[in-house]
Parts: sequence; C-alpha cells; structure tokens
Amino acid sequence: MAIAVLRNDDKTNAWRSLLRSKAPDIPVYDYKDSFPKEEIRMAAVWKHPAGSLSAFPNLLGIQGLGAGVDFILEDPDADPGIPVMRVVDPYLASDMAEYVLAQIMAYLRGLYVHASDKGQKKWNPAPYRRIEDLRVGIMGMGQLGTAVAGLLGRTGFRVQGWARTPKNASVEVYHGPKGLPDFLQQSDVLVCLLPLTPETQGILSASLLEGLPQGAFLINVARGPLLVDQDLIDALDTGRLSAACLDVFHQEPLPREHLFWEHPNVWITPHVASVTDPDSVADQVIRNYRALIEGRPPENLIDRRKGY
Ligand code: NDP
Ligand code: OXD
Repeated sequence: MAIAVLRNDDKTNAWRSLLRSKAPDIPVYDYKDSFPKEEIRMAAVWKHPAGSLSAFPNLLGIQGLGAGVDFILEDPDADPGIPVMRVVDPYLASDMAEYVLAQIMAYLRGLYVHASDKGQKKWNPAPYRRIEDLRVGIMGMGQLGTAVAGLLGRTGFRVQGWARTPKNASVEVYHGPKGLPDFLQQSDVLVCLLPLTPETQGILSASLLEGLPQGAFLINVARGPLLVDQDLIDALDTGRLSAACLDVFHQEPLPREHLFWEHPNVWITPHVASVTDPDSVADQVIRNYRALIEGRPPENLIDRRKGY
C-alpha cells in the first residue's frame, strides 16, 4: 500500500522526500516512475497531468495539495465514488490575508502608479486615500475569506462578506443571490475568494461589476474562470472599475498575447497569493492516508454535490 504524488510542476520530488521522511513506513512514489500501480491507495495531486489518475485501480482517496479542488472534480478519471480531500492550513489562510492586505495598501497609496511613473522618470505626487476611506467586500467567507476579513478588520478596514449560507461572524455576511446587490453596493474593494464550481464560474461578469460603486477595485485570488476577462477590460476602460489585481487566470501561465499584460490598470501576480507550505501540510496528508487505510473518515473532505 502506497501514496503516489502527481503534480504538473517540479515539486514532486520534494513532496515525495518530505512524506517519506515524516512516515518512513509508507512507500511514496513519483507518478512518473515505474512502480506497481495497484499498490497505490492515495493519490496526492496538484493540477496533475490529464489521464494520470487512470493508472491506479485500487485508489481509496484523492488528496488535493491545495485548497481548491476544481481541477480534481473536473477530471473524468477521478472516480466520483471515492473521497476527495483538500488542504486546510493556517499558513494558507494567513498568507492569503497578507497578500490581500498588501494589494489593498498598494492600491490606496498608488504604489503601482508610482512604480510605473519611475519607469518613465515622471515626478507625480498624486493624492492618496486612507484605510478609513474604503469598504472591503469579500466574496467567499470560508477558511481564507474569514482570515482575510480578520486581518483587514484588525487593520481598520470596514469589512463585509458574502457566502452561500448565513453566517454568525464578526463581520456582516450577506448570503445567496438575494444578498448580493446590497453587498456589492458597499464594496469599494471586491475580493473574490469563492471556489470554482458550476455555480460560480463566470460570476465576475459585467452585470456583477455594474453593481459595485463607481471606480471600485477588484482583487481575484480565487480561480481565473470566475472572471469574464473581456467584461473586466470593458469595466476598466469605461472607468466603472479603477483597477484590478489578478493572481489567477483562465490559462496559467497567462498567455503572452493576453490583453491583461499590457493593460495599465491590471496588476498581475503568477498564482502566488498563497502557496501550500509542504512542511506545514505533510502531516495532514499522512493522517489522511492512514485514515483511508484504516477505514476512518479523512480530514477536510470536500462535498462533491457543492463542488467545494
Ligand atoms: P472554503 O471552501 O473554505 O470557502 C468557500 C466559501 O465560498 C464559503 O464561504 C462558501 O459559502 C462560499 N461559496 C461557495 N459557493 C458559493 C456560491 N455559489 N455563492 C456564494 N458563496 C459561495 O474555501 P477556501 O476559503 O479554503 O478557498 C477558497 C478558494 O481560494 C479555493 O477554492 C481556491 O480556488 C482559492 N485559492 C487560491 C489561492 C491562490 O494562491 N490564489 C490559494 C488557495 C486557495 P458557505 O460558507 O456558505 O459554504
Ligand atoms: C490552492 C491554490 O487552491 O494554491 O491552494 O490555488
């Protein structure tokens, strides 16, 4: 019985070594190596290559190595009868909160504008705004959205959230389609932290952006397909939005010909808002493997019907 690590990047070896060092009794394989495929009971995956899950006839569960599991649920080779687990981790939450705070502060103080001015040797003492001037709305009040709300609230921002179901939280949380218009109206900054599901795909569209205050700032740190790219460009070009910060894209890496690269009011980071810290997360992967083997419920199971 063993774990196979399936990733599309160069971190497979590091994961395999870490899991082996923490649990020497568990064989851990890189999916690209040759090994007896029928031994594998858990696949530990991050944007695994197409078709790679079909090799394992005796899988008991799939462990996502990030918070989002959209890429697993979309995979026709992921047996819908077996459990899917995701990462819930304090660093994943606090890193996300720090990223969002950094981007909002850069927006408030015009840091991207000044960086671009420097490139043109332009002395531009533009006016700036204060924390008290902005209301922040967070779409998705789960593990990450709640952490973002906490840090922004402690920093002095007026924060509100939006979720699928009602919440008992320290900030006001609107819910469902009925709660959306009031939530949007009060979001000078809109932070998207929704999972990608059939319900949320394309939710950041022209009609939603029109519900925001004039000149709002959008931060999408969730998944690229939540956003209708052309609707964002149009909203920026008409001034409905003042700027957007994007960490996630329909296609990653973002293709070189994409309009976002050149747009002066689109700030881009390469899906680094919050990156799983293997040292912090390996123990939960091992616990989940042992739970599967011993027939106990694993941690951080996702609900396939909800899609997250
Ligand atoms: P959670 O599952 O903990 O939270 C999801 C939240 O979204 C919940 O509050 C849920 O509502 C809400 N939600 C889901 N569907 C809807 C809907 N149709 N309408 C309104 N609200 C909805 O997820 P996490 O906070 O852990 O992660 C969120 C996403 O962030 C991940 O799925 C991933 O895509 C992305 N991510 C991006 C990273 C990056 O580096 N850019 C890093 C890590 C994650 P309810 O509470 O009512 O169920
Ligand atoms: C995640 C991510 O889902 O890094 O964890 O995007």
